[in-house]
Amino acid sequence: MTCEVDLYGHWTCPFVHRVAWALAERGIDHGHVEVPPSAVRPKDFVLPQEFIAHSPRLEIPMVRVGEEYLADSIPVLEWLEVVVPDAPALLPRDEEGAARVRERMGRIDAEVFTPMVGVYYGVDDDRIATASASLSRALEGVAAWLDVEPWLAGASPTLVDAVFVPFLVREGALRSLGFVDPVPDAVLEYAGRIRAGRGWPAVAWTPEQADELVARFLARRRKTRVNRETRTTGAARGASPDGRPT
Ligand SMILES: N[C@@H](CCC(=O)N[C@@H](CS)C(=O)NCC(=O)O)C(=O)O
Repeated sequence: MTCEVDLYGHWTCPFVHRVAWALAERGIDHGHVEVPPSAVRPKDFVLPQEFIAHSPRLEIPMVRVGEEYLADSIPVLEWLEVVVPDAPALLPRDEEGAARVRERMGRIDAEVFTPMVGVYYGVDDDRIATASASLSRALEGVAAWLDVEPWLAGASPTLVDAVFVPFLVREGALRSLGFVDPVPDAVLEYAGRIRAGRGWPAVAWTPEQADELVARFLARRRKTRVNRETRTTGAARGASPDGRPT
């Protein structure tokens, strides 16, 4: 390896986990620069100047390779394939294989990440249940890929696996937050392959980290419910019988 690489991120962020997993899976040595997302950032935390300069939305993950920087997980994953070419590749070199990887990364983003975030941030029980059902349907789709090949886009790991891995890190936490359906067997077996690989230790949560995350989201849920109730009772108290404010 000729370049120096740094990952700017935080253990709570699923998008950071995509990049952390790919770097470890490819055996790319790198530094870690701690940048907590705003929801968990200490008040006195000072954002690194280079992060302000090079992450246009002030989002993690951001990666530095030599003098260059890039933010946004999927573009970063692809960029690392180009700028660190001497490590094992996760993007197929042939056009057809690369196109399939790109299409599946987009599907994981839309079909797995969207309901995953829906379960995390859900407040109403029916919305959480809807997100849980969508996540379950998406996992059936993933299982259908795994019925054909051992990895999400072929006979060996690719960037699609990097994009999906945050779900496996968070599965237990998602259960505590309202994800109810069982994970298909094909996905469970695949999870075993991921956990045996060299990328996993770079992303796996400790039980304490999982508990911390769940407690944070449950507290957020409770607070939003209480705020809504207070608003509703306040409005009811201040309303005339025909519903207009008094
Ligand atoms: N599309 C981006 C999304 C990254 C993202 O949303 N990161 C969150 C943390 S998980 C963030 O940095 N949000 C800004 C903040 O919290 O200040 C990607 O794929 O990298």
